[in-house]
Amino acid sequence: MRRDNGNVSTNAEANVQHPLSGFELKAVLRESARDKTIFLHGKVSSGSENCNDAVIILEKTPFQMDTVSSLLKNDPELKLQLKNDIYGVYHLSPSPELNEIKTTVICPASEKHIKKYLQQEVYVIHETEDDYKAITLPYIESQSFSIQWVYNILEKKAEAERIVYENPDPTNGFVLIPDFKWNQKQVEDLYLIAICHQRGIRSLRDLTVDHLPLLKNILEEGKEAILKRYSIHGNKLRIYLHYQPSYYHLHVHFTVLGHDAPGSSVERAHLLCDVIQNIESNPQYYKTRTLTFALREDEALLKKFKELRDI
Ligand code: M7G
Repeated sequence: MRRDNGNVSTNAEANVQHPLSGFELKAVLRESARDKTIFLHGKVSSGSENCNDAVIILEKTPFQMDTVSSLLKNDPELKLQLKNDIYGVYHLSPSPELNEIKTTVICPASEKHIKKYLQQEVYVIHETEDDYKAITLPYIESQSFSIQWVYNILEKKAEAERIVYENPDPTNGFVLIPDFKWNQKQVEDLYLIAICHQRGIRSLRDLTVDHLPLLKNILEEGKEAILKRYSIHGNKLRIYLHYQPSYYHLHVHFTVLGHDAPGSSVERAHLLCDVIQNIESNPQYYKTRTLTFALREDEALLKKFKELRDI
C-alpha cells in the first residue's frame, strides 16, 4: 500500500526510489562495539536536484532461538582463526536470511536529528517549575522535532498494520505499536510504545489528575495486550515515560526487563506506576517538582540553560 502523503511509509511493490540511492558517507556519528550498532551521517540522492542529508542506523540483530540451529546445520562454511587443544575459534559466514542488519533511515534528516545521534558529553540539569516555564517550554514550542509520524500512526496513515492494540477513546484512549527500534523477530528485545489519542499533552510536565484514567488505561490495557500477543507477563515489563522526550506528544515505552534499552537510565526514565502514584498523592506533582535529566553538549536546550542559569 502506498500513500501519496510524503510522510507516510511505502512498501516494496510501490515504484519508489531506493531509500539509499546514491548513498555517500559524510561522517560516523557514533558507534558501539558492545551494542553492534553504528550511526552514520550520509547524503542520499533522490533525483538529480535533490541530495538529502540522511541519518542511517545499522544494527546487528539478536539471535533468534528458532533459527539459530540452522546457522550450524549441514556443515556451514567455517574459517579457522585459531585451534589450541579443545579450543577452536572460527569465522562463520551465514546465508543472507540469517545475517540480517536492521537498517533505519531518517531522510531528510534535520541538523537536530544529526546531533541527536552524535557522540557527545552529557550534563545533568535540575529543572525547577520556573525553569520549565521560562526556558524549556518556550524551547519546546519553538524547536522540537516534528510529530507528524505520531499523527500518521493515530490517523492510520502509517504503520496501521502494525498496531497491536487500540483503545479508540479520544480522551482516554491510545494506540499500542512496536517501536521502530524493535524488529519484532524475538521477544528478548521487545519494545512497544503507547501513543495517546489526545493531542496537546506534551510530556510528564503536563500531567495532572485529569490524565489518571488515560495513564491507568495505558498501564493495564497495555500489559494485557502484550500478554495476549507476546505471552510476556506484566511483571517482566519496564513501563516508563522519558523526560525529556524527543517527541512532545505523550507516549509510554514498554520494554522487556532483560533488555537494556537506550533511554532506560534513571536520569531519563520515569516508571508509569510511580507517575500515577505521584499524581495521586499530589495533583500538582509534575507541575511543581524539580525534574532532573541529562542534556548533550550540542543541544540548544542546554545552551539556553547555560545562558539563563548558573550551571
Ligand atoms: P522519545 O522518548 O520521544 O525519544 O521516544 P527517543 O527517541 O529519544 O527515545 C520516542 C519513541 O518513538 C522512541 O523509542 C523511538 O524509537 C520511537 N519512534 C520514533 N519514530 C520516528 C517512530 C516511528 O516512525 N514509528 C515507530 N513505530 N516508532 C518511532
